[in-house]
Amino acid sequence: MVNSLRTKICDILGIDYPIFQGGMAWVSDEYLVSAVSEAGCLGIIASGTAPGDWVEKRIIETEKRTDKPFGVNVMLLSPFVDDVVAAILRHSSVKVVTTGAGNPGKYMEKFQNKGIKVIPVIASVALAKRMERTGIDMLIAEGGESGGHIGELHSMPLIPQIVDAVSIPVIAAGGIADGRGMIAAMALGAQGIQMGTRFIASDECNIAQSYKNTIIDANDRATVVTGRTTGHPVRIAKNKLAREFMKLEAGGASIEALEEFGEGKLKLAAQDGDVVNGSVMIGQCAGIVHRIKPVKTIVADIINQANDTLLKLCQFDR
Ligand code: TUI
Repeated sequence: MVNSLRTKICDILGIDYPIFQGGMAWVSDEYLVSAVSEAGCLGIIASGTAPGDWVEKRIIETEKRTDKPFGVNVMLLSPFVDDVVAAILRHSSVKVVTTGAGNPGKYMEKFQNKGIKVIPVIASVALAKRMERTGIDMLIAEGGESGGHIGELHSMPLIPQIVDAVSIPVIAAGGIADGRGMIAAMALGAQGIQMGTRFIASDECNIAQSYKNTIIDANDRATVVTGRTTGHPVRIAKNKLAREFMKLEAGGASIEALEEFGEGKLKLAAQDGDVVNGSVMIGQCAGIVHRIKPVKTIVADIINQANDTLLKLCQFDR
């Protein structure tokens, strides 16, 4: 396989391809993470709101399955965030920490002392600039095409604005599921990409088949953004839960009532397989994901398509 897509972040992180697997709560465990890292990309364990000892178990199980670099995503709103950070610091195998839903400034010194690269996910220029001042290594700019909790901007305008605002490498997330998207993100100045939805639809992803099938069956309008009235927009598949949530929002339900309604619904979908009453967090790119494949095939297909796309762009008789 031609590897003209290597960027500096591959050398910094010790990976073959500049591709991260998004840390997705209730989804990214040792099975998906080790498969992605073994395929030459960066697998990332999701901590979500899980306790520190649960996250530590995932780290230990990943260590057993791969010698390659992998990361852990720290959800900074988690009530167990201090325990999760402590668990990470006990394992020298964790080379990368990505963070979501906040500023990791408080933990920077601890991570840096262990040589861990810190890569926050952000969705605005102001946050990118503020985070860069704390000494982070790279940034993941996440567009609103993503599944789950999202910001206001979409990838096409977000990525170049973040790239222009900071001097550290930027990884693009949101709306990318194939080689065309990878090249588009890199044309906007990204040094790499992060994908969630594409990796959920893999053989190795250890969640309910019905959740994966929701991605395979999705068309361009299969997702919807709920929670705008709470100030915490979340992109999910348009199902019974989404319709009920939107009805509650339209009826002026309080933030507390909406939060209570949403409680436990991601686990219900991902682990219990209830994709009718559960929250199926998938990105808009689900519409271009047509097959569940082994992780190695997903990566090979993306790299091949990215290389083909580059060649096509250089031809004048298109
Ligand atoms: O984190 C995400 N997406 C997610 S997390 C999730 S599961 C979950 N979420 C909440 C509670 C329990 C479980 C589903 N989807 N994306 C990363 C992301 N982080 N996007 C944007 C941000 C972000 C937001 C605010 C980063 C920093 C930030 O800082 C606020 C501040 O003022 O410091």
